[in-house]
Amino acid sequence: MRGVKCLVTETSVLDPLEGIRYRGYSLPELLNKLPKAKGSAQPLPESVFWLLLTGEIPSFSQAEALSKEFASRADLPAHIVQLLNNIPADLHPMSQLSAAVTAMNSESKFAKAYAKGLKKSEYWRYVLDDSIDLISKLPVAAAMIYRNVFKDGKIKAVDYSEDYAQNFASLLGFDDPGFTDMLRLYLVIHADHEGGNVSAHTTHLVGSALSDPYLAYAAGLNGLAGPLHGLANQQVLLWLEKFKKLLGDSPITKEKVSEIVLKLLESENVIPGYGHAVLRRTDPRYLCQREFAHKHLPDDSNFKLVSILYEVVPDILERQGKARNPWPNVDAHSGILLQHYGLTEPNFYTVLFGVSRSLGTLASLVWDRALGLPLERPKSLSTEKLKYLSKKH
Ligand code: CMX
Repeated sequence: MRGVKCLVTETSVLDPLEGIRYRGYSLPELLNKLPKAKGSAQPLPESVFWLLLTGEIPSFSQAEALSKEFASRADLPAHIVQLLNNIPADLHPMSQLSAAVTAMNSESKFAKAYAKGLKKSEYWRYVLDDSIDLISKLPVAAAMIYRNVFKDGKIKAVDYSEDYAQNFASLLGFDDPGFTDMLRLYLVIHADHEGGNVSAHTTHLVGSALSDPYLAYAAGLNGLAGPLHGLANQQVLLWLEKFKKLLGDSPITKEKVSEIVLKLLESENVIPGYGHAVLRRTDPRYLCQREFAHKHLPDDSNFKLVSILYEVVPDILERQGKARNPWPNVDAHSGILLQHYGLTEPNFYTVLFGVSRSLGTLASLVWDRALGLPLERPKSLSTEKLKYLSKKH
């Protein structure tokens, strides 16, 4: 399906060379123009939802009103708390999140209104209401999973006067303002990547059956949980660990790095964090994180390692001659920022991606229903039928 233009997505467009634009704005433009959190240089992720939904950059007070709206809807239904407290702790955090989001459809206002009889022109209002509810609840569900699996299972209450990322950081148990700023950047840059990627497309597809936003986004999360998509951020960390083991005490030279990368390439299918189905240059989301690291953690050993890999890996992939894009994507950098600030559990990383990606996919889902887009149902053929048709012509 690469290159087949068959989807309408209002929220963002991905250019192979320039990268993602949210409603026409590049990421560097957005980091500059979006309203910032109080006392911070990083934008409020809630302002991204506003922009993706309306096409307009909100003022600070509009973004602040949205922060309050999200905080006021954050409570989880009792049965979700029970579910997350009883789910096996060794179930992957993404499966836990997906299960919780699926079960949250008990709360769907769209499903309830649809069951009673709802005019098609009204669908979007209920999808919007559900989407705001779901975005509000995701950080609490994600933090519960984190605290249950990796910490003491205790979680703080949501503070109604705080913004989305600040609340998320403190629910996770982090009080370092540096972590919160990094999380703001993370939530902004992972929010949307036009309509054809697996998580966005799946959410759109399942939503086209008029499954409610909880069911549609849970399906998107299951796609995000794949190693070629969002799970790559976890895989990168595991790959870096293997790399470090092979490096041992040797000094990091380009020659040594190259030798280890080639060795790992023999045993692994891919170098996680490199390549992309659409991009043909370094992902601007990677570059934003690199700039952040240069500013806030220039001496971090993982940052130094990732930087030298950036100098070595593209040449290796180019020489191998398979990958159409040898450059790093967003996932090559995110894990080492999280490691730096103490979130050291790689198999939680895709859950953070899952919280962020809701901002774009759910804004799109609202537009799908507002535009009255139909059920998605492409035609398929059997191999036998294809052979018959190719002989006939
Ligand atoms: N390392 C080694 N080989 C790679 C590679 C990589 N990073 N990226 C692509 N290739 C290989 C592919 O496996 C494929 O080989 P085969 O023909 O033997 O199957 C060949 O190059 C052609 O691939 P492509 O057309 O360039 O890439 P696709 O559009 O099929 O896939 C992607 C894109 C991202 C899945 C792929 O580059 C990849 O697997 N990268 C590593 C995983 C990763 O970082 N995923 C995250 C992407 C961003 C995100 O969604 O979060």
